[in-house]
Amino acid sequence: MTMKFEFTEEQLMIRQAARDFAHNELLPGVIERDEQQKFPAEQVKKLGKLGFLGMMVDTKYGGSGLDTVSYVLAMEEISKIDASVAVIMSVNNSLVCWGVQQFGTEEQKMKYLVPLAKGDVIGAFCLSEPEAGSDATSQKTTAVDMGDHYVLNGTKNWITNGGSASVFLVMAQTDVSKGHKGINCLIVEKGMPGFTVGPKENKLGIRGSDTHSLMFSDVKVPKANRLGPEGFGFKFAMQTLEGGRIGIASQALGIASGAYEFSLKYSKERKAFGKEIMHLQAIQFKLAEMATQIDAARLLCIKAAWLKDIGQNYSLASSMAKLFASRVAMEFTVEAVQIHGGYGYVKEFHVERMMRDAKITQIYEGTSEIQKIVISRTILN
Ligand code: COS
Repeated sequence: MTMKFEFTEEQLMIRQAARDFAHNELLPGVIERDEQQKFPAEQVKKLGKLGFLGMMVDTKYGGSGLDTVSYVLAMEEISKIDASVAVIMSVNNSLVCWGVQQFGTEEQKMKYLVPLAKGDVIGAFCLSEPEAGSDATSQKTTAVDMGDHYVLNGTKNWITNGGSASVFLVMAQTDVSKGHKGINCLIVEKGMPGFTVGPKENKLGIRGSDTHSLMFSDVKVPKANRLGPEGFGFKFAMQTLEGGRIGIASQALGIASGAYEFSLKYSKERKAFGKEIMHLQAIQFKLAEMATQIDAARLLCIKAAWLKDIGQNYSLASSMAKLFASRVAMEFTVEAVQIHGGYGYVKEFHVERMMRDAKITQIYEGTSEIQKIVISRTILN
């Protein structure tokens, strides 16, 4: 039997639709949104209407019912143009929708997943705290069990979609004596009394995305809003992040391939020493290196997605994809600026934004160092 090494008609169609959307709807205004830190509300609404915010959600819950490979292809196309929109899309799809679809009750799915999958509302995933990022078991946010509800207190940090989301998946410690087995994940709604959103962070990159701290002060959350069984919150977060890392790896891939495409175009237009710079070996070698490493990153992303789609363990593959793709994004967006020379250092040519956007892919949803912990634990097991 031969191994099939091609995309399906449907996957190619999804990629084309994402590419068209990115060029028609995201490219105009991307520089201004970055400069002004403007949340792309209108663009996100349209993304939802096209089914890109609940891509892997079952159609019976308002999703598109697509596979993870299609999601990677779409994420790459969106990220090539606007990595801010891509992270909004990634968090909604692979952290929030997937988490609720996988572990939610039927009631939770009808109430929360349906509007999230349709893009009527967006969601946020709230694990990080001022003193718990990589060390995620050290949750200081508490959810005290009061019988029919929990009382939530604490602070979450760096929350993507923090100011725009309506549904928040919040990890909190219920029984500190049980360590990570005492952590729960609660579905918190915007507007619940005692829940406030802190000021927007002024970031280096992905400036169109909306990052906030969140404060919970005696927020009453019904027991019916706990995701999964008592004490499942940490495992919920870890399992959900495995898929989230495929999304961020694809975002990194898209940032790198977007910078590559801008560089390719520029090198065919820009003249130096009497000819287009693509004829200079210094430029050719940079482009050759970029094309090779980006393809390797793409293959790792697709492999992780494919393993997830066929129901196999994808923890190792998603960490490898994220580690590698984020490094490629960082290295080659710097190279893209170099190819553009002085033009690369100004905003109109896009690549300086991509260089700033790339950095976060080595940090969020598990730093590169965390990915190496996951990878080394698995290969040494
Ligand atoms: N799926 C399911 N369960 C998992 C898991 C996974 N991928 N990874 C860990 N667990 C479980 C372990 O099996 C263990 O459970 P048991 O005690 O029942 O065996 C529990 O979780 C704790 O795991 P471990 O002892 O390995 O915890 P550590 O404190 O050593 O931390 C790392 C493990 C570092 C891998 C984890 O804390 C991590 O991923 N941190 C980064 C978090 C992150 O991505 N933060 C970014 C915030 S989102 S932007």
